[in-house]
Amino acid sequence: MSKTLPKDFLMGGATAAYQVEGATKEDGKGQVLWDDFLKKEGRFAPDPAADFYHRYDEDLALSEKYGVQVIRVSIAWSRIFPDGTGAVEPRGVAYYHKLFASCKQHGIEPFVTLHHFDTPERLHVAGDWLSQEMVDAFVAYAKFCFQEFTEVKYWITINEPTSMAVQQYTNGTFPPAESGRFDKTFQAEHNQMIAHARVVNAYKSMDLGGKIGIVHALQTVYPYSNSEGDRHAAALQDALENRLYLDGTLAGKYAPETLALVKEILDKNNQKMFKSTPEELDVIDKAAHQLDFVGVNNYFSKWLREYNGKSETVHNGTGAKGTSVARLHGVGEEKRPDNIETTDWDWSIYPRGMHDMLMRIHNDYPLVPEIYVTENGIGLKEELPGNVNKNTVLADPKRIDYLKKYLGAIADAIAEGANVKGYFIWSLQDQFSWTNGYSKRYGLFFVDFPTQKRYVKQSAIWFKKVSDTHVIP
Ligand code: BGP
Repeated sequence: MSKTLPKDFLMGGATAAYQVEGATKEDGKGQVLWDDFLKKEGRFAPDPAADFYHRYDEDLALSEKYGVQVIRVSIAWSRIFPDGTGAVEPRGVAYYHKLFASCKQHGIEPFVTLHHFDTPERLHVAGDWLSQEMVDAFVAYAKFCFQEFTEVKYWITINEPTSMAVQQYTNGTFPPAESGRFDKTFQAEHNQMIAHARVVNAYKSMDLGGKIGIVHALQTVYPYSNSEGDRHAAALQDALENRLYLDGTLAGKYAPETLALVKEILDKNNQKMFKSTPEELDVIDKAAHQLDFVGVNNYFSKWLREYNGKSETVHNGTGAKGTSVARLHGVGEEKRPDNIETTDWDWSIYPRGMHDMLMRIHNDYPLVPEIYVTENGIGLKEELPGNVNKNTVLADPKRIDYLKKYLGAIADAIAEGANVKGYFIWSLQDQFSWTNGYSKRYGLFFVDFPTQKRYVKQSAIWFKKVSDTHVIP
């Protein structure tokens, strides 16, 4: 029998400013941490992305047609404050008002993220999330947005604090590309939690009538075997990637067991524990009691086994299947059981992990009233066949199969009591990927990047059916 979703369950599409807008040098936009970094790497450029800066109305019209009821967009901080602080750029402000007006015209509710991996360059150089200046500047920018964009009813403070910090300081795939610095990773994460909490508390005191949440990258971590060593490695990896942030943002306090795991990772790497003050912990506690929702980004799960060697990571950024390596000293080694299917980018396809994460939030973090799945989807190598016309529909059966399984897992979690209110596919249209460029396509709508023409994929038709009927066919 087909699984069903609640009648008020929202079906949405997700984007992020730097990944869709393009136009990185237009209308006074300031530089961000990625601009020079990508240029130096020379693999791919953030322009044109999906040219959403000029084509948002076309994408919103497609969204309306294919049952997309809500959309995740982010504000590029550096379009509003090119330097991160200081003078406001009115053309940036005007752009977002136009975007939100277009959403309204198409009957689509925007969920607006304030920081999606795109720190303004000047603040990045000043230390990014490791610096107090960044935290203060973020709070000021957020307050400006709340006052300015009163048409927005759903705000997200920060997208994936953990993956930002882990990729900046543990794996070295995000600028400034440092590796093995767990101390910086945890400090940057703690600082993001303070920034998030201060923004939540400010928003609530402004009484604007909307809702505010945070989005986390959350992947369930399982032990590779039942051995004590493997179970402990899974617990350490979970502390690094999930538990500290779930505790900080959803419970309002770090559990002593969580802190012990974090300290163990740091001790084993001869690094110091992150600094926090009692005042900061009060701020975090207050915010957790006022948070309206948590966003869960879940694509894959992990399996960990005991590992005592040196840290070694290889990022599969090209879709060469089987090339990724993840072994962290003081944590463990990622090792999937053989029967687990993966994508070309080595991401496991494991819907049960989505279910287990939603149930964990439901059971262990009861303070948070609502859950949204704010990102989920599959990256595929897709090409435009010859002889296409504007009515061509592109076949993407693997995506439909993936969505069916993951939405099914969400339906199961809802049936077991998890208050999941909506789902945003990553991604609405094909877009630019931070470390994979343009060849990893996730969209409901195919973007031919050289011409910027859009083509509908079969998954969009399937998506509309789910959105209209709430039945997962
Ligand atoms: C999430 C990010 C998105 C997006 C997505 C897919 O972590 O929030 O911005 O990029 O992952 O990841 P990738 O582009 O690496 O395939």
